[in-house]
Amino acid sequence: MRARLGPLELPNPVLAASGCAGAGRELAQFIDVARVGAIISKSIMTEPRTGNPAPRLAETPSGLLNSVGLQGPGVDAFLQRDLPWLLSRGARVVVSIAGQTVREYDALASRLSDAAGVSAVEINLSCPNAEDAGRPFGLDPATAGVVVAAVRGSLRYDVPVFAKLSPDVTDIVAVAGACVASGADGLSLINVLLGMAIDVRTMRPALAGAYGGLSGPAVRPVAVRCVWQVREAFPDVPIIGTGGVRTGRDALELLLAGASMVGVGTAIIHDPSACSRVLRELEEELAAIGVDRVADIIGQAHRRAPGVPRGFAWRT
Ligand code: RRO
Repeated sequence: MRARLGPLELPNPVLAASGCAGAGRELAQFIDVARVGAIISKSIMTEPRTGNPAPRLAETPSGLLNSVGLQGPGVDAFLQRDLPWLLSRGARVVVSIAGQTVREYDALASRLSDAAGVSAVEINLSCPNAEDAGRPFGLDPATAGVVVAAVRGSLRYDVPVFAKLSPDVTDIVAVAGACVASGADGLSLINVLLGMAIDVRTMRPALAGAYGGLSGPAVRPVAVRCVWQVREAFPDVPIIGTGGVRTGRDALELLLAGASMVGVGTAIIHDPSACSRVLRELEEELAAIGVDRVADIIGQAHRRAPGVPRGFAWRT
């Protein structure tokens, strides 16, 4: 199950996606955090934030809307308290960072350069719930590239950098290309889609912030499409596929689309052991089709010739 993301190698390809596992501590009562490929932290900002007013979550058909608003302890508390705890448990840690300005991303990259034990940095270019919700940096190739270049320039060590992109764009390949050209080692696809629900009894928006990010199984086909398109355009750029993964079979779908690793996010909220379960189920799925190494399945859906590859016995 060993998985490789460019320069980053992990024992398996199932990651806790950013935002649904805090900094990993709450998961430890349900799973061994060292068993997960890596824990991607909730996006860290320079300062502590309480986030948006409640209600911040609303269920939708096969999905979840959130307007959390970047709640978090700030980078100093994360580095002093959360990162050492995760490392003491043997977890691999990908630190997600989010800023409201390029200078903030810069500052975060600088601070992370002082910390030992970070496996990779994920640049969140796609939070839908910051003050400037209409314009996350990742909606435009030029601004996305500026942030990636700034982070790359401020990191004083050679740690892999991934850019997490929004699906709410006309051309995700263009944004992905700008990030890679600016120094990203890989991409995380996808963050939430901007959505909204209205409570017809109160006749008010279900979220206090009116709109928020849609995640969960409802968005999985969008994630599969984005991973597919980016893999098609940049077959050598590693991708963390995230979006509505609930089962090992869902994870397999994203690997087939071209992801090298898979993030489990919203599923954790109703099943805190989801990462371990998805990993176990993925192992079973691969065994059932006679695949020995995860690496052999990545991007297989892009095969030009139709039909099933020799030696693979698909169960129906
Ligand atoms: O904190 C949030 O509201 C949030 C973030 Br940073 C994000 O990247 N995606 C999301 O759905 N919510």
